[in-house]
Amino acid sequence: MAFFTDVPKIKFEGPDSKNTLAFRHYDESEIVEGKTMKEHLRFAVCYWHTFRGTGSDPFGPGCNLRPWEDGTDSVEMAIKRVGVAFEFFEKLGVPYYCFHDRDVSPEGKNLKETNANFDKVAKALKDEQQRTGVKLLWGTANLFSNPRFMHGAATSCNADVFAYAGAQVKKCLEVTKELGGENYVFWGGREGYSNLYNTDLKRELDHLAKFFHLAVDYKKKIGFGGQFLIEPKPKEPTVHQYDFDVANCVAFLRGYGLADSFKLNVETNHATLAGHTMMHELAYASMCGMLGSIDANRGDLLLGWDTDQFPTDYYLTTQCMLVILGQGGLANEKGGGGVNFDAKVRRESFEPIDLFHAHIGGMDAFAVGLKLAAQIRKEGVLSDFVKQRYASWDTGIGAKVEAGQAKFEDLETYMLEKGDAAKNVSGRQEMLENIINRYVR
Ligand code: XLS
Ligand code: NI
Ligand code: NI
Repeated sequence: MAFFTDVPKIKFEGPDSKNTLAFRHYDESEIVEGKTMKEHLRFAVCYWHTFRGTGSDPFGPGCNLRPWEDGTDSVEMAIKRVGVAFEFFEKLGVPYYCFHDRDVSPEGKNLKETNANFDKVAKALKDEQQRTGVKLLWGTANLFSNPRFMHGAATSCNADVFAYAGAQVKKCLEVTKELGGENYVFWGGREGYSNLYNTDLKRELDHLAKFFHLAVDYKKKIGFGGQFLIEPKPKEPTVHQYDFDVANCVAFLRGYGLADSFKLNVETNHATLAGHTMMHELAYASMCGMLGSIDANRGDLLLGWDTDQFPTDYYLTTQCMLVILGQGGLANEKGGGGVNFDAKVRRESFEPIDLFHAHIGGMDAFAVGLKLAAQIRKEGVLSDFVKQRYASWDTGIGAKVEAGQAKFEDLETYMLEKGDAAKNVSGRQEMLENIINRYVR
């Protein structure tokens, strides 16, 4: 049964097209830096916002028009919704999707029934994956919506909740493996605190690390070959989320002996909530060899929360793609990460067609970013400048320091003889910004 009957398969029509249901920049087969756009961008649609988002906000209930919904949270509805989702993925032409266990399948009256529901829906997902060729970029467990997780999951003060969360992740790992998921994501949910008066910080962090170790053990046991990813976020819903930002996650993973088993899934709106640019977060993760995947969205300059809007800004997408191309992409031999639209339409955009416009815009914006970043790299405008800027480290005293061949005494001898440091050269920030505007125009 078709649900989006008035929407054709979305095609590339070129930059001059006025068709709002066509790509102007995303031509999946266009080659950029030796790979197709499809291979570079590895787009994914997220199940939660796109198929479970209701449009509710703290000031009002859901208002989205979703004609296929029957108003129940039944397994039958879940299976019907799988059909809707895959029709959407196919028409949009995305190679991947992502889900939380509870987006795709409803909770039962106990864990056993919940797991049985999940198996039924997973079968429907698998059938649709086989029919369409659309693949699972990542699965994750929702460890935050049910009231049992009010104090967190792995960091709950209630040991039974830790146990429930472990059982839930175990099942979600099995299903993700069964569906060929290329990654498995841990986003912190309610892992954090709202007040230190009632919080044993050390115990909670130790428990979080314990939980990750148990997940790594189980991954090995079942032979799940996907990549584990942690998704940093500094706040919301708690005032302090433990997976605060990239640097914090890297330090946590290293401190608890987990760094070899995880990479990061970096989200734009989480970066900005942490007071960073997305480019900073990506560059930091990439520098540590831990940039695995991205959640593509954006916040709003005027709102201080996770608005999860669709990305439309070419500077943003160009900066993302500069870092991603700089590390040779998100893909690897086993699959790899992708560009997942963890983004939702605004409450005013309540019709199904808005879901298409939103994704088309995001995909086009990333296609532009990819092309511009490739051009900037080809012409070497940034890399040549940066190389030159650090040239003093390539020879002489700089090279000696980097090679570990200079002690403080040597620095003193060198400088006593020379008398003063060589003259500084301008960082030319404004010139570089102008150069970038030659491309983004
Ligand atoms: C919430 C997160 C969430 C993760 C998946 O802010 O972005 O949607 O991506 O659990
Ligand atoms: Ni988010
Ligand atoms: Ni996210």
